[in-house]
Amino acid sequence: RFEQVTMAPADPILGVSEAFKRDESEKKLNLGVGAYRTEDLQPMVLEVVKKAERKMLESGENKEYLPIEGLAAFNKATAELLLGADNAAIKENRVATIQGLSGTGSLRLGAAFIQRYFPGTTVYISNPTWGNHMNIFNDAGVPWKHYRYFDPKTVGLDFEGMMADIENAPDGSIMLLHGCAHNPTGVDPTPEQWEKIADLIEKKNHMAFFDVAYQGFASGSLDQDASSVRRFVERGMEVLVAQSYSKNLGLYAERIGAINAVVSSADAAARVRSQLKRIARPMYSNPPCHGARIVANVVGDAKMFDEWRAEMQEMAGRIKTVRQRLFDELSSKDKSGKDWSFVLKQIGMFSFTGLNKAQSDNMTNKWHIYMTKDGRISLAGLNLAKCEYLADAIIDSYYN
Ligand code: PLP
Ligand code: TYF
Repeated sequence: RFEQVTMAPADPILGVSEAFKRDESEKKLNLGVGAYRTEDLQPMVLEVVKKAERKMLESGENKEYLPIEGLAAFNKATAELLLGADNAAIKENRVATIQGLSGTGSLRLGAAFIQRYFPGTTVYISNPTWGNHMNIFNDAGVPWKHYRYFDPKTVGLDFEGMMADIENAPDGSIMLLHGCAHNPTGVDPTPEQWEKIADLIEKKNHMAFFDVAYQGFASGSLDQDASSVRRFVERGMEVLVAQSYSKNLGLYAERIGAINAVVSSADAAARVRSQLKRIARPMYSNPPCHGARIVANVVGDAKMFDEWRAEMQEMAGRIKTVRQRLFDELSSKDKSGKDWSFVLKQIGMFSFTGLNKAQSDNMTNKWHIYMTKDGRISLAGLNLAKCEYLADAIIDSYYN
């Protein structure tokens, strides 16, 4: 029976952390997973999270089951953080929000919903994208294809290619869009390009499915980072949006996020909510409460919200500082005249270095620097002290 089971391959991102743990070199550096580290390269729990947890402990909250759709105060807070508290769609009760198991679980609920209610519809995913996107839609039984996104020649957005692929997709397709801080490229459309993308999606009767995993990490402003989603909603377009609090509140292991369906009537929202619950019930019955209460406390309290913003800006600021230092080191060490300014232009947690698989292997095998094989490095796992070493490794790998 079980003898016939074959070994599954290691996950391309989490497998990197496992290989890092096995490396005994003192020089080793883990730039694989997108998880924030302090300047001492230690994991960090936000002060505002600890404060919320103390408050929760003091008020003696119990461990009773949450409803299938999750904590009401969380669902309210998360939709308001996404769309803005005074958004018309919220006021008109046109938003169906269900607490999910972080970004991944929320995407998976959205994918299951698509499989059930829009069967046969193809989801278009950027090339490249976060590796798990493909797994999620595969496992949900949803057909997917790529749309062009990144142009290695300009190290920027292939806007023409992207628009052509959206245009050529059959009417009524679904476009998976990264709300901000595209993973792995760090390249986002400009506001003008977003407007054109929205025009075309509307014209083609497509639907946008936003993945918002880095709200607050792109521009430093929570509102501005949600502007792509809000633009679609303000135009009256229906959207699905998955949210994650892994990165912006550092709640990785709490598995807290949400799936939101912004639809055209309160009546449809109630029906969509009921069906999302029906999908969640046989999968995991109801979601965990701890992270939901933290988010509800922080987002729902003006003072704690400000403290969160300050801590998030500190995280984003540290990443910008190492980004700048890495650029400076690369520029001063590389005598070939190559333009490394793309490192500065990219936003969010990552830098997409342009290193190919063989070069990425050299980074790991020779320099003990762990990264994904697509050439992505997580700047959230880098500190100032290691920038020079990293620049040496990148230049060695690039030119040899
Ligand atoms: N979507 C993108 C683009 C991501 O980069 C990530 C995490 O790295 C996620 C979703 C989901 O992460 P989580 O399930 O921890 O919220
Ligand atoms: O670094 C990234 O892109 C993420 C990290 O369950 C991650 O893939 C790791 C585990 C997980 C979700 C995301």
